[in-house]
Amino acid sequence: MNRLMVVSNRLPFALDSAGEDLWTVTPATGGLVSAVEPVLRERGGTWIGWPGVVGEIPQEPLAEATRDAGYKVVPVALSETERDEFYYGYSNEVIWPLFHDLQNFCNFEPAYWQAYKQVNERYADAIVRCSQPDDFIWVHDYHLMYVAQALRERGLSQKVSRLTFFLHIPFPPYDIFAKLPQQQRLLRALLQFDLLGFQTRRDVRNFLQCVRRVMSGAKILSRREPQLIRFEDREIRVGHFPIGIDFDSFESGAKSDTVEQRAQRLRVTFPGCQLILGSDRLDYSKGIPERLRAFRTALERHPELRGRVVLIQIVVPSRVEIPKYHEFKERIDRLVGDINGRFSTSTWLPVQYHFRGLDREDLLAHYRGCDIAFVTPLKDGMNLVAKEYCASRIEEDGVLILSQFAGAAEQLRPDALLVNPYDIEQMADAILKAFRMSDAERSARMKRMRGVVRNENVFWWVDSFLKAGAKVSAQSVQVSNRLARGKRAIKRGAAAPHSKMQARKKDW
Ligand code: GDG
Repeated sequence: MNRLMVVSNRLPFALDSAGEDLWTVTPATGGLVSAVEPVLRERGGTWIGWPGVVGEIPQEPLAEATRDAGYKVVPVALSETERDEFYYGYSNEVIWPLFHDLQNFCNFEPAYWQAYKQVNERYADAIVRCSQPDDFIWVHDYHLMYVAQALRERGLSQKVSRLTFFLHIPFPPYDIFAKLPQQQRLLRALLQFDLLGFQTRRDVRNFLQCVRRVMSGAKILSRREPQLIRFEDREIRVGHFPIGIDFDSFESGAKSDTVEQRAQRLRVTFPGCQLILGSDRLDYSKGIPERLRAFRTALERHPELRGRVVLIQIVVPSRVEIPKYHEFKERIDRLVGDINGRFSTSTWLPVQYHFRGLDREDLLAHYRGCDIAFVTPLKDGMNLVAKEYCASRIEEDGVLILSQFAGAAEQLRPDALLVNPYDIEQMADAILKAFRMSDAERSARMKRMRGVVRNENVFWWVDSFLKAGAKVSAQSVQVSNRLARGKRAIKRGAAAPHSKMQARKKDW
């Protein structure tokens, strides 16, 4: 197997200055790290990314933090301005909101694009420095969509056989994407990869629609997946690869004595109540205010729920330096205060709100201890919390209320209670339905969901992506040979390469 090189904006940990020459190392939270770290740890390779400090990277703490990682870590340095304009700016004030269909949250500041390109070039330089021929280069996520273009400008594509990309967040439909000032430049950059992976069929469909509308020189060669696009004498494969979780580690973690005890403690704290869990990074795409409003409506409309349900809402601090995130937190605080002020009694507080991350065992204890998971992002690439909840339900019970706009809905559709996260009343009714659901129905639904999450786990995800990537390289060789033959054929007046390409369509 070729060497695997993972490239992502952040490394799986962050270094923080704790005073002169003192550094702390904090493991990163978030979906990408949860999914990719166990894979690299198991098979080895290289991880290129930013360790979260601006300016010079302290070498000793970095070496200390990565000594037992099981893979090589290559840091990329960012200046304060680059962090502000590339990371907070283009990545998180333009692409993140736009790709989650939240265009009103976008700040299309023109200077951001230059910073985005510049930092992507820095990542490309790091790849050039440490890659070897035949490396499998796997670039992740929306921060680094320009990397392949920068690599091609540096001539690296001659050296590596697989230049691949996976987008963890959704890809928006054309009407939304068209708002992006750099729409054509961004699509051109994405088409410099050999394989483009998305979370769901929906995202593939949206991407192809944008390519069709924006890139007049691109031809979509096949109707079924894996889709094949021809662009400037190259062929690019496009497919959907729903990300999974390390099912066994969640299942065995949930079985541990410590988790069992903590889950038990959680349950006895709220006697006679069904526990509803919400757990998200602080992000406006996760639908937290809408969820709280739905909970409030459920208590208003369905008095039988009063005193018999508790919503445990965990909000993990994230991107708090961005002003929108700060305002957003205040909105959540106010809603929690309002619900508790209106409905609490001397023995019952309807919302338990934690603004902090939990350690892994506590998180598992919450998954095990809560009867209902309430996962209602406005839009989400996948949403791993939904899958982690299922994996941790070792008694095969529990109800999952899931947004129809989470990528996970494509896989868990029949058995999760699907809701529109903008429809407050529908979500309120889903709470009642979950609350009343019989044990037999809970168990039948959860068994099926666990089957899907177990089979389509993170290792299956990596395998299917790497397999598709392996085909890319074979395919690229065939294409370049064919193009070379085609050029000779044209000189001799034989069939044009274009018609040969079309004849191949049915192979896909
Ligand atoms: C992006 C996409 C896609 C949550 N609370 C705590 C905690 N977490 C962990 C969960 C989970 C991760 O954070 C969150 O993953 P999500 O998938 O829900 O969301 P994003 O961070 O937005 O991830 C997303 C994902 O990439 C993967 O492709 O699914 O759509 O947006 O793993 O367990 N972890 C700890 N304490 C907490 O309190 N330790």
